[in-house]
Amino acid sequence: MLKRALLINDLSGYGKCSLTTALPILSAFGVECVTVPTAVLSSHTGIDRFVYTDLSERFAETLDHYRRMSLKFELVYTGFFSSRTQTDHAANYLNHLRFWGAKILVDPVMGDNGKIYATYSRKLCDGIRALVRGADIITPNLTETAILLGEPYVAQPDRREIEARLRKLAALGPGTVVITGVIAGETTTNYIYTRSNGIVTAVETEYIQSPYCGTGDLFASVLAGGVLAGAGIENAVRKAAEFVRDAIVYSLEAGASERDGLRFEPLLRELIV
Ligand code: PXL
Repeated sequence: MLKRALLINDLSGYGKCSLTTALPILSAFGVECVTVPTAVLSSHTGIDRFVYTDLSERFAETLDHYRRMSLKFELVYTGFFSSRTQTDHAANYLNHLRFWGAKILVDPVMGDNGKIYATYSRKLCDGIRALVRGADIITPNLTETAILLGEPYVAQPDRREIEARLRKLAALGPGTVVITGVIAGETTTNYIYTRSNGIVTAVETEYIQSPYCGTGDLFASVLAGGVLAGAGIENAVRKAAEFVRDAIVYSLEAGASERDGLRFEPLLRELIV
């Protein structure tokens, strides 16, 4: 049966992230995607002099249109937002969709490497935290973990610190928390916490240094596809981590520049189910 997902994220024309990642990945999984762009950009905000069009003005109307059509979704996946207005309206609609059976995956896109993204404000981050409260699965990196908890950023937390933060994130609301991209020595670890059984699972892959933006978006997209395909969370996280690693290796070998971003297209056939 065809599965349908709602993707709320930005459309960055150049640079491979957000919707230009989520759409091909989920299509490879055989998922029908309905999109609500939160902004249109010439490129992601990591590239100098990006041109940004905030699409907040008709965001609520767009969601209302879908609500009036009674569209059903198996999954909602949210990423980058432009404004608090958007997160407030999204929170309301997601609540409604969740009641009707949608799984809610919130990737709380806010920053990386201890820094908040250029277009984000404290008020917007508070809006993202509200979305997290109504999510089933969240995928923060360490920067986003710190912002969500109002705690200092720690680049190299030990296992005890990670477990404490996983539990505090789950206490905000989501049943499954995945803290992504924790680098230690030769490995990258994604930590999974499932509130129902209190178990922490560490999924390790080898660490490959990456100059590319959008690895978090690629991870969340493959995770969304895996979850929709019925994989358990641990298998879905492993598949996502391995795909990100493979995409970094391939992009480096293919000579994709930092600006070009990840080149994963030739690897999409790995995902076709
Ligand atoms: O990959 C996260 C992301 C998404 N969308 C936009 C971004 C970034 C990271 O820089 O700039 C527009």
